Amino acid sequence: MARRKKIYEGKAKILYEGPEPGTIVQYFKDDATAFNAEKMATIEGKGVLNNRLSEFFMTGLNNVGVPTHFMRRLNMREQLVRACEIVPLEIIVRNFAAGSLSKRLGIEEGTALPRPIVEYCYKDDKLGDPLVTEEHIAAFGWASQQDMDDILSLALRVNDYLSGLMYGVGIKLIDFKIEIGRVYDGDFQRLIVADEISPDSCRLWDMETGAHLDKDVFRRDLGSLTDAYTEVARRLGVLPKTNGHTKPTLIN
Ligand code: AIR
Ligand code: ASP
Repeated sequence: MARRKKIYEGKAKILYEGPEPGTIVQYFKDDATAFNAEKMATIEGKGVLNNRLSEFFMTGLNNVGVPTHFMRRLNMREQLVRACEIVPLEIIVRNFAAGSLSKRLGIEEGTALPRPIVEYCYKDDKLGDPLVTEEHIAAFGWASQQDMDDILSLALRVNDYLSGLMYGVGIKLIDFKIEIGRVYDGDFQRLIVADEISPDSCRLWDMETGAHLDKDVFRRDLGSLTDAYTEVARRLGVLPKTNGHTKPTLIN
């Protein structure tokens, strides 16, 4: 069998050419990085969990009419997605202060924000994904005004969907990051949610205990990342409700 073509390797994923034109296979690695890859580790099982969780969130979004690149899961670590041109921005939506916002503005982590705040970062690892304004985005032509209107509306719809979903399982959606892709349908272009949605790209706090169930567990050395992600998956019903140590069962 011919080797498939690797298109791109990022910090947590590898993209391969898909089986049909216009498709891509997204492979989830077990690698975790933080602080622009200054901190790195391999966390067994993370890729499998993120593949499943991203499938779950993206399928839900597709079903409520928020378009995403997700087509179908292929196996434990891979999913088939629609090829798109990634807009070079990280779109961050915040409901509660945390992370870089808390640091920048001196607001205590966990403080409820008066309304969701949307921020844009320019996607460039060498520069450490700097925060930019719509002025920079327009001036450097990273996205048009129409794109920015569509991106804002997509980001807020994703926020409503994810916040409600998480609330239902006792988790507060503090903030998250999405990426947006451009696809062409004939002469028209559309924007869709791309990349991944997982505990790597969200901040998720247990509503009762405040425990972190996201990548901050790794960034801040708070314990087992796999346990935290497994807890999210278990609450959402993405994983069977066993603790993973399944014994052979007799079926009569
Ligand atoms: N994020 C930003 N870049 C990469 C990721 N994963 C996510 C973080 C957090 C949100 O964006 O995981 O959920 C805001 O991050 P920060 O560091 O700006 O506070
Ligand atoms: N994933 C990014 C990095 O490596 C940022 C982060 O999630 O902290 O550096």
